[in-house]
Amino acid sequence: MPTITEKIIQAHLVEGEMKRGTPIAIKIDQTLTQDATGTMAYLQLEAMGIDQVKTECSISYVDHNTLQSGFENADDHKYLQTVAAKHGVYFSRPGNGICHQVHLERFAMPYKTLLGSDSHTPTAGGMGALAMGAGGLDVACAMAGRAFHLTMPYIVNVQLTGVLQKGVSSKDVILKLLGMLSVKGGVGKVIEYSGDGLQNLSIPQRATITNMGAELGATTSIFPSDEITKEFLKKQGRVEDYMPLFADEDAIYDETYVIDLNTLEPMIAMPHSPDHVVPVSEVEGLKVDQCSIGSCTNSSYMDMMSVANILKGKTVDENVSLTISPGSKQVLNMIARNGALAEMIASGARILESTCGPCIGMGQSPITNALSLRTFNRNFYGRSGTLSAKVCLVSPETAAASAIHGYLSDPRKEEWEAIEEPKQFLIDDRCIIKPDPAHADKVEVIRGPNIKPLPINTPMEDSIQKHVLLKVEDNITTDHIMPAGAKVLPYRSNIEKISEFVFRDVKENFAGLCKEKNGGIIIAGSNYGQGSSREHAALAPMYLGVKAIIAKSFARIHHANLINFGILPLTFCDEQDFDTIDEDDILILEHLHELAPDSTLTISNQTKNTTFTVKHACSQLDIETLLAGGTLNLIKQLQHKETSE
Ligand code: MIC
Ligand code: SF4
Repeated sequence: MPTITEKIIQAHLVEGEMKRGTPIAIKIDQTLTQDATGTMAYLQLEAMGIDQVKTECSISYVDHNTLQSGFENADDHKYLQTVAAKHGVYFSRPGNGICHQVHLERFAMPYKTLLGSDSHTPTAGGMGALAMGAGGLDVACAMAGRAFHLTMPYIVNVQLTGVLQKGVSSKDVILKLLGMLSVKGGVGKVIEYSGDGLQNLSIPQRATITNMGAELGATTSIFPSDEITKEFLKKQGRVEDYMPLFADEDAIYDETYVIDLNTLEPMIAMPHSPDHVVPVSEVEGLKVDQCSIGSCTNSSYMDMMSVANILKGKTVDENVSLTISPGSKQVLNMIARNGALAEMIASGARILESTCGPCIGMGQSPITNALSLRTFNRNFYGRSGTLSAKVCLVSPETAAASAIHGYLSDPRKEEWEAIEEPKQFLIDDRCIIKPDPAHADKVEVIRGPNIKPLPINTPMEDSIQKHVLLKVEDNITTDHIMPAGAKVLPYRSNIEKISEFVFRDVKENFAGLCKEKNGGIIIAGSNYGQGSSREHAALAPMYLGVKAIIAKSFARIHHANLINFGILPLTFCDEQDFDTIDEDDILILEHLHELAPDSTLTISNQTKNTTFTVKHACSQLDIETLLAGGTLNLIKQLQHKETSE
């Protein structure tokens, strides 16, 4: 009867029952962090006083910010390397590749649970792992051996039938699904794939699909572990990590969808949301200024080979800037050795490091008003670094074909040599530093001056009287709340400094307003906090004195991050009340110490002389966390209790 998700959860369950929609806690086998969220996660791990991590395997990747345009960035890398060695964490050096691509190649295993401080951690679901994104603090807790708390998800089955045509890729499958279900369609759900179409989908192709399940808002996405998984692991020299994993024939799903691969066309997500999807054929011919190929969604060996073969013997249009970031050292090394890289270079492509690069706005901002085609997973407003740019999401094949022609092109019309999966991947782990627990006590953790101590919240007051600082509409992303890019990322370890950028592109001088009003409350529409897992989108507003967010609904990871840092996430009982509140209104919240699971709260709007009711989705543990002023305070209280007993 069980689904794949239930089989893995059952084997890892430490609290609760597998009743969909109810709180559960599971044991975490593996964790991953990346540099932009990792510094905070390890500062938090240190604050918990943990000696060696308690997971089966934890890895710290450096892939987001490798520009080193100032000492801050290089200092972060040194801190990450030394703190990893101190606490028994593997360290993947800058240049070794994008965390999700390297994890898939070298560490991901079917049937394991993986928690990562990056929202695209579900990439490893392509391998049959239950892999979820979370805030850095939750990942630090998992490294410290604490269970991960989540809501038992609803389980959706997507059946893939048939075979993809040449020129249509797995990116088009997930874009199609995004068009069908929207960026809210997966909230509270796991997407499980099945069907005869899986026989022709390689592990990296499956991983492209699970990667972008994050854009559906899903808890995670997962494929069965089958002979193709075994073959991939064998070629990665780790067949012993294989185990078969399938849903039972009579598994019960909450929803079922079917996608016919035979008839699927190349798809494109138009600005500024990954679910604004139409077939390429409908908008073919648009003039293109930039094409960027890479990111954790589309930077595998096979993706690179398709691109190289499309570019072979051709020249990139003179009005297009084409950048290519191979996903890992393994991929880069393989295409360097087989000549594909030379074809790319010859065509006029600009080869970037194996990092996130333009995907997180680290360079390659397109020209004013540009149309930029990217093989990435997010086209949120402003993320490219050029506010006037129109960013669209496409497959590597569509991007390569369009780069040659200078306009949006359907890759099914191109002629290129079909590619075979390699017989063996090139295995060279010299850029992954294995921890040596025997010598951990000799390691000195090096902290540069940009690495500032963690700000800690104060316990929650029983009543709050504050101004509405900001009112925003639906689908506000964590990129809106806490922008990234080359100017901001260097301050991920310096909350005081990074907090100056909160809501930079949404409301001028938001940080100044917070200071002037001594903190306050934010009013939001539905799906508030979608996108990135960056806990800075909670931590920095907390630092600025934001006490509560009242929204129509929240995205999962951000909801958890708000609780972790002691910001109250409330939702309207009647969504029409959203319309009655304006910026600068004064709201009064009382009896907060009496909050209980399922309780409601009446809020007075002093300015309008009205009241409205709100609810929350917090468990008893969440409420205790909020009252303590966040998870770190709660852990300290518990540790204090344990030592005084
Ligand atoms: C992203 O794609 O937005 C990021 C950058 O990878 C984030 C993490 C971060 O902000 O550091 C994510 O997806 O969680
Ligand atoms: Fe990096 Fe982009 Fe993937 Fe985020 S989505 S992990 S920034 S490549």
